[in-house]
Formats: sequence, C-alpha cells, structure tokens
Amino acid sequence: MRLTNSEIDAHVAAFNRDGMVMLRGHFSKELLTAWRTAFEPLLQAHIASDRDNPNRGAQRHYVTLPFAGLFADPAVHADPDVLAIVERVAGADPVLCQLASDTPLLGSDYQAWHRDTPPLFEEWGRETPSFQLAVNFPLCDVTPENGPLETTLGTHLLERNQALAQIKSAHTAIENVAMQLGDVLIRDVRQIHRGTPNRTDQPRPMVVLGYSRRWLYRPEVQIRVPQSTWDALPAQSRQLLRFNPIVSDADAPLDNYRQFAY
Ligand SMILES: O=C(O)CCC(=O)C(=O)O
Repeated sequence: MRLTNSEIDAHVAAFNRDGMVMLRGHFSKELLTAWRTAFEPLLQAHIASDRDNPNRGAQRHYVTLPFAGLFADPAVHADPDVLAIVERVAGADPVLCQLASDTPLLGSDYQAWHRDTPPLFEEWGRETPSFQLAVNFPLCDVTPENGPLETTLGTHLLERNQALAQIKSAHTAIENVAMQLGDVLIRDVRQIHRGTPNRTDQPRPMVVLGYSRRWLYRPEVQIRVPQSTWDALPAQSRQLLRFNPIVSDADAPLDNYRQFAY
C-alpha cells in the first residue's frame, strides 16, 4: 500500500527532526522470510571465514549481500515510498551504494557510540543537511533480548563531540529500536548509535541499503552488479546503481568494508 502525500510529509518532518523515521509493517513477511532463508548460508560461510577477525566486534558480522536473485529485487531497493522519503530529505536522483547486513550473535557486546560516516566538511565544525541515509530492515523480529540498535534522536545535526558529550551527560535520550519483521527504518547515518548485545542463541540479521545524494561517491562501499543482473534491471534501478561497477557473473566477489565507525 502506498503512503499518502500527507503521510510522507509527516515522515519527512520526523526524519528531519530526529534523524530517523520508521515505516511499520512496510514489507511483506513472506518476502523477508525468503530473504532470511537465502541469507542463512551466506552468514554461515562468512562466520566460518571471519571467525578469528570478526569485522564489527566480537560475534558481530557485517555481510555484504550479492546483488542477484531476490537480493536484487527492485520492489525492495526502489520501493516508491522509501524513495519518496529519501528524495525529500537527501535530494532528487539519489545513488544506491550499499547492500549488506549487520548480524550480532550470542556473545556480542555494546559497540562504541558512532556515526557511519564523517561529516562532509570536517573543518566547518557544523553539520550539513542529510547526504547519506541507511534504510534498515530486519530479517527477524528485533526484541530487547536479541540486540536492538540503540540510537539518539537529533544527533545527526550536532557536531560530533558535542553530541557525544550530551550522550555522556545523559542530556540526550537513548532510543532502543525494537522492530518487527516488515518494519523499515530510514536513518541519517550521522545519528549517533551503537549495536547492543544479542543475548539469544539466534542471529539477528539487519539488512542495510545505503543511499547517497546524487553527487556523492563513497569509495568505501560498493555494489558489484553482475552483468546478468544488470541486463534484467529496469531503468530506474540502473539509474540508482550508476556509480557501481558492473562485473562479469564469475567475477562478483564482495567488498570488504571494515572502517565503519566515525
Ligand atoms: O546492527 C546493529 O545493531 C548496529 C550495527 C552498527 O551500528 C555498525 O556495525 O555500524
């Protein structure tokens, strides 16, 4: 079901104030259950290869997803409601730069508070309007027990040290982001946040799609688009993916994005 214009207006206002907005029950549970089934072997392979050097802290894994099959579904990466909000807060004609997942397992811990990107103009000492968004959706329900994201409202517009000082002195409320399968979170990646421990024996996978302003190229992430996927994509998806490499089907290894906290 499409959002109405006034619903989009309300989501945009919430996003600009808080640095995030939630679309409840947005994607179908059937679709996400299929993603979960396809994701399981990728997670297991990643855990086996990354065991001695987990890329996001103890028992916490960042797994890039292959841009193929159901993971390349335009109904997800070009969802009209999500794109309408992305375009209102970060400008027309955005770039899709990332498709990956974050999964804490039993034994994971609190991450340090962080942003996912540095400011555009470090020397300016102030923040700009939004330029880099994460669209997150979990592949399971996210409960207080299995490692919900913790985040802080409004910190996307504060200078980093000021925001960290406010968190430390308890002047910024901390939000524990519970989500159900189907919910979609759109956030400004400068909103200061951290992963929390998963205290259950089940993985808690969270997909992340990254969207940038139309002129922003982020070399630290990429989507390697296999030629056969590219050939089957509609024009809108090709436009979103325009800064990413198109590779032969046999040559689509995934990126290795390790520097993630700013
Ligand atoms: O998945 C999460 O709960 C947060 C992970 C995170 O913020 C990160 O690894 O940058």
